[in-house]
This record gives sequence, structure tokens and C-alpha cells, in this order.
Amino acid sequence: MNKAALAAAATIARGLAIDAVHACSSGHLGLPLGAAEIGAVLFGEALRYQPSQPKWINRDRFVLSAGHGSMFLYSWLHLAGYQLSLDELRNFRQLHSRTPGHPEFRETPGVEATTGPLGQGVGNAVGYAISGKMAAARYNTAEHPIFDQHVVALAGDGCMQEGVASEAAALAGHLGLDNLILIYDSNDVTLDAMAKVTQSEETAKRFQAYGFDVATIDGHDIDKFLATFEQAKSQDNGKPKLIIARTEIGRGIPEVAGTAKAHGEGGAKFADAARKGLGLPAEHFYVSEEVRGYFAQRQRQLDEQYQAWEKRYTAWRKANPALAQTLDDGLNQRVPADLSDKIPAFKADFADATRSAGGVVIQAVAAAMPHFFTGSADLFGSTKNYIKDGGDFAREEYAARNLWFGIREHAMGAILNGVAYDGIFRPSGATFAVFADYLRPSIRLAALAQLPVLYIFTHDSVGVGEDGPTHQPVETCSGLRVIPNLDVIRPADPEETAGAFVAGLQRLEGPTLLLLSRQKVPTMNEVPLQERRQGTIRGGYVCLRESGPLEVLLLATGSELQHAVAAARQLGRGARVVSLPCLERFDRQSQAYRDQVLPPTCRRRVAIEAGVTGLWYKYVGSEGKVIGIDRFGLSAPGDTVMNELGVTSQAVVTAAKQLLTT
Ligand SMILES: Cc1ncc(C[n+]2csc(CCOP(=O)(O)OP(=O)(O)O)c2C)c(N)n1
Repeated sequence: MNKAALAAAATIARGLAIDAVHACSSGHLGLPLGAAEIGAVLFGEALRYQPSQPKWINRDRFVLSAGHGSMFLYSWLHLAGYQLSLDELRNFRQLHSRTPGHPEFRETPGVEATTGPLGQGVGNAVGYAISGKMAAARYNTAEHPIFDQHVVALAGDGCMQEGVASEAAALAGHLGLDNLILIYDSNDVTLDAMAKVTQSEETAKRFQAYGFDVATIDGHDIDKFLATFEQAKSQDNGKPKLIIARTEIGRGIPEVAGTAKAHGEGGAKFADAARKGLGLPAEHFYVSEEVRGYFAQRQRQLDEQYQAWEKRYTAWRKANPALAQTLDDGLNQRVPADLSDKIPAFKADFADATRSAGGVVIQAVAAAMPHFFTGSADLFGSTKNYIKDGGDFAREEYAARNLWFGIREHAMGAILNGVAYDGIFRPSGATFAVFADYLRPSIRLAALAQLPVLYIFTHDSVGVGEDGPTHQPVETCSGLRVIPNLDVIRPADPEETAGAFVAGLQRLEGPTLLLLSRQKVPTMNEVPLQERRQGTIRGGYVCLRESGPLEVLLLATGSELQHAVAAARQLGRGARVVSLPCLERFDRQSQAYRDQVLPPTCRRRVAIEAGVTGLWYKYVGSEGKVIGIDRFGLSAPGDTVMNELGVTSQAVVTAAKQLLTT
């Protein structure tokens, strides 16, 4: 270790952060300045990475959970030699730069997660650690351990205060994820004030109680931090590690250091004096030859490590061709093109809830996709997504395919994202639909970061029944539909459920959320199986065609499709029933297809869905009618609640007749 060079690098990184924040008059300075020595040790000495191969599968993963300190990450990625030029740093926070305000996955090489909403990155890191354990358990051989990476996250007080991080940390301790190293940038400052205004807990004790090994050190002491980090890396003892690094926020700008003022761009007005104080020249975005030289030599070392690993990897591939093929399939996110054919047809008399159909479909999916795994927030018995021969993910069982998240929905969301970021396994997770709001921030990030996560949410309407309004979603489905890049699929019968799984799994550009019923639904045997499956994959299709001139369109999803069909039978030859299980997918179809399904000339339209009505006017128009529920539900048997709230075939008939007579 070259301490002088690392100290010099820390100074250069401080200068880069000051200049970038000064240039755009926005962004956070405190963390990049306060954690500069931590960055120097990590990127200059301790982390294993290969800048020219940012996706190297055995790299250490570094997640900046405190995403507001993005200039920390950008400076170090630049110095470390990633494809991130000084010009990109000059363009910090500007349109289409690779240095967005908060780190964004896919935008910048070396950025492992989209962070900024505090706490999420801790959950993502736990997901990465789970993925790492799973990959090691499935692919390492005694002769060739190809996976032995660590997952490192840097979190501040804000992350540590957020519930999602606590949930995730508790699970990490429980699962014994000793490949996880959490660094807590403990600087006694949050955004508004000194941290003591809002926190007085003993974090070390809290994490020890979770099952972590905890060390507290001076985060500016290069020797100490490196020694502690190396120790953490070397201890494969079944415990995740927490390094509490005591730092001074904003170090380098004496006017604001150690206070909340160090946070924003406030410190930037002292930029020139600060740069002088740090011994930096007048030139902005300055990187000394010494520091360039140090990182050039570091890259050579890292390259040697990479080459050594590559040899091992090549030998592993040769010795284990079948394993290598499966790993490639995972890394390439391969989904069988004929996945639908691999899901057996349901019997005509299946007549069960769509959650039960999901429980059948998931077995076929698991058999066809070795990288698919699932989990539930203590509801496997109800969400029915347990993979029967998949085993339970636990210490010593890291190859298993069922993850028991406990009652930690938010952590489940962040962890699923972490697994998806890692990109080897296809994660899915389950809970009751009404609890979607508990993990909505993670769902939103999955959509933003284009992660192919599958959510299997059951008990999708007031059909839940006796549990009453606390457990009966009414606004949930529409509330989820408004998240950009999230597909929400609410299938009506077992074959639509099969189509929904296929659609979700074949989609790699973003997450898909399945809404499945608690209550039984009829099987639409009169509609050919392929039409139901393929129609669901298209998002919508004609389920029952008119037998005379088209007079009225009846639109429905999920458990209400049966009511639309029953209504059409009463209304006679001119009624068409359209099943619309996924509005987002339907909207992506060609205009021609959409017009075939919903002929624009037919303005008499009625939609029925057991939820809030607002979004449906886009499909029925202002002249149309929507049968739905714009209030909370009721505690009573599901059928009774549906009837009481008017979600019936009769309501559809009445509404359609009104339209037909006007
Ligand atoms: C969920 C969430 N809530 C609020 C914010 C706004 N915010 C950004 S930074 C910050 C304070 C963070 O304090 P700390 O983690 O101690 O960071 P430091 O002061 O060390 O930079 C807050 C509240 C956020 N980014 N995410």
C-alpha cells in the first residue's frame, strides 16, 4: 500500500467534487469530501475490479447507497480508469451526461445500482450478496472457485435510518451473508441538521444484534480503514460486516465542514479557498501526474488479478461445459422462446383462483428456467408461488430457489432489484396486492432501472372478502399502472395466468407485476387456449365476438371478465367482450391491432373492474361507462362485497342498455 499516493488521490477526488458541484451549482459535496479517504482505499487498493470489463462476473460490487453523494462515485470511477472522462465530470448533472444527479444503472459504467432514495442501496447490496452466494453455490467447484467476490455498500445516516435498510440488514444477518460489507459513513450530520436531532441509537449494537461483525474506526485513517476492510473481506464466518467509519462531512472546506451546511452546493462558494487549502493548483478538474501514475500501476495489478481469474474461468468452462452453458444462459438472460408450450394446458374443470393457477404455472416455469427463483414475504401458503422441489434458501442452502423474506416487503423489493442488477438470476417475489405500497419505492426503481423483476401479488380485489377493507385493494391496481415502464397484468382465468407469466418472463426491459385472485374464477373454456394465452401476451383480445352488427363493447379484466361475458349473453348478438389483462402491453400493440379489438367507430363501451374507475375512461371514452369501486371495501364474504358494491353482470347489462337506448 502506498499511503502517500492514496492520500494524494483523496485530495484530487476532493478537488474534482468541489469543481463539479461548483460548475453546476447543485449536488452534494459533503459526502465526497468526507469519505475521500474511504474512496481512496477502496478504489486505490482494496476493491477488485477491471475498468475495461465493468461487468466482470467476479468483480467486487460497489453500491453507493448514499446516492446523493454521486460525485464520490464519479470521481473514483474516473480515477480508477472506467469509461468516464473528465468532460463527463465537467458535465455533472447536465442533460444526457453520464454523470446524472444520482447514480443511474445503465447510464455509467461501474454504477451498480440506481440510488438516491435512501436505504434502497443497502437492500440492493443484500440482493447482490444473495445473488453472489447463489452463484457460488451453483457454479463453484472445489477445483475452480470462479465466484468469490464481495459486495460493498457505502451508506450514510439517512440510509441507516430508513426502514428498508433495517429490514434488509436483519435478513442479511439471518442468512449469514458474509460476502457483504456495509460501510457506514458516520458523520453525525443529516440534511436539515446534526444527526443527534433525530437519532440516538447505538448502531453498532443494533447491527451486532442483527448478526453482523461490527468495527468502528476513524474513516480518515487510511491504514486503519484498509486493515479493517481487509479483515472484513477475509472473514468467511457466516456474518455480514459493518464498518462504522467516523468521518467529518465536508472535510476540506473549513467554513462548512462538520455541519449540515457541507451538504448542498453551499460549500461551493468557498471553492477557490478550499482548493488552495487542499494544496490544489488553480486549474479546475485537476488530476496530478502522481495520481494518474498510481492508478495506471493499480490497473496493471488489477489486470494481473483479472488474467489469473480468467485462466481459472477458462479451465472451469473446459471441465464443466454443462455448467458453463447454464451460466451463459443466465448471464444472457435467456428465456425459452417456447416457454408457453412448456406450460401444460389446464383441465377444463380447473375452476380455481388465479393464484392457484399461478402456483401450477410456476412449477413449469421453474423447470424451464433454472435461473428463475422466487420468494414470499411470509405468505407462501397464500401466494402459492413456492417452487416445489426448489429447496429453501438459507445458510448452507444457497443454491435453493425459494427465498423466505419474512414480513419485510420493502426489503424484498430492494433485494429483488439487487438480484436483477447482478443479472444472473431471474428474481420474483410475492405478497398480497394490497401491500404493494409497502415496496412501491423499489418497484418504481425497478421500472426506472429497467430491471426484469416479476412480482406475484395475490388477493387482488375486494374479492378477498372477510379480511375486510384493510386487505382489499381498490386503488392498488390503477395506482401501479401509472408507474412508467411497469407492466401490470390481471389475468382472468388459468390460461390467461399462464400467458401472464410468459409475458412477464419474456420481458427484459422492465418489471412485470401479476395481480392474481384469491377467489375462484371460472375457466373460459369457450375461448381457445392459445387465444387466451397469446391475447394476454398482447395485453388484450376479443374474448367473445358479436354474432351480429357490433353494438356495444364490454371491457373487463381478471375476475370481472366472467361478468362481462354473462352480460354479453343477456345483451344478445351485438355485444363484444374484450379481455384487457394488461393495459400497458395493449397500448404497445399496433394501432391496427388495437382498432381491431376496440373498433373506434363503436363508442358504446362499458368497462368493469373491481377497483377505482379513473383510468378506464381512456378506453371507454367520455361517453362510456365504468363499473368499478371508488371507495374502500367491506368486511364480509367476497361475493357479498362484490354484490353490495355493484360489481355484477347485472350492472354491466344496465349500463349497456342505457347506452343502447341513447
Ligand atoms: C428516501 C429519501 N428521503 C429523503 C431524501 C433526501 N435526502 C438526501 S440526502 C439526505 C440526508 C442524508 O443524510 P446522510 O445519509 O447522513 O448523508 P450525509 O449527511 O452524510 O451526506 C436527505 C434527507 C432522500 N434522498 N431519500
